[in-house]
Amino acid sequence: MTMRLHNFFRSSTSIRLRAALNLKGISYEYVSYKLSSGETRLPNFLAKNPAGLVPVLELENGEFLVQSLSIIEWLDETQPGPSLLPDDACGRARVRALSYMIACEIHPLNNLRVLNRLKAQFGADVMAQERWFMHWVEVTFNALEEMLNRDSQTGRYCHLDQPGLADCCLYAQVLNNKRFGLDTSRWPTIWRIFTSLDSLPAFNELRRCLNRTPIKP
Ligand SMILES: N[C@@H](CCC(=O)N[C@@H](CS)C(=O)NCC(=O)O)C(=O)O
Repeated sequence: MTMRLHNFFRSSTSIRLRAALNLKGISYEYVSYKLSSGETRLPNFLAKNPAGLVPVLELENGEFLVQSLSIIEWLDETQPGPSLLPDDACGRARVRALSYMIACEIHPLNNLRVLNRLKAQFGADVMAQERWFMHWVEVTFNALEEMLNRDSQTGRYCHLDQPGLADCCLYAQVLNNKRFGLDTSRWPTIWRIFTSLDSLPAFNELRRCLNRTPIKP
């Protein structure tokens, strides 16, 4: 049995993990859940992840790994293929910091359940939710742009010239921005890195998959 990825095609946490699996050249079985119809809140899924969130990576020994960043780090520590984190501790701290800016400071505020809660508790309509989404991306992307732009360790990708953890997070977030109508080319360094990543098959196939599928089914 190969690893099994329980995920949703356009979830940015799933996309960042699929990017890492692609970069490592790991094949896996793809199991799809539809978030809007609550499939991840059914007992069958909650047995895998009591938090009811994708992605979940099911290992060959039947264990379930949750939390996209910890799964990616597990892949990096145990699987062959190019490293997703640098060899030096300072480099790893930098790459994790860039990744966490997206994974901890943008994503949790803009997650589907947060947008749903804004609607249920405060009556936020679709436009208000989009403004909320854009606000939290802007706050962090302004800082991320500055950090990437002024650091000589920024290369073709977030850290030097090898794509890794931070690039997986950045690429997935830019695709999410696009879905909400936010033009990421406003941040030139982030946009340049996204464009470089997009020329790699490991990333490009993720965007093509999104383009093929209607956004609001
Ligand atoms: N920190 C978690 C977040 C997982 C997460 O929030 N996944 C989203 C999809 S991007 C989800 O399952 N959302 C379901 C919901 O909001 O109801 C990770 O990185 O894996």
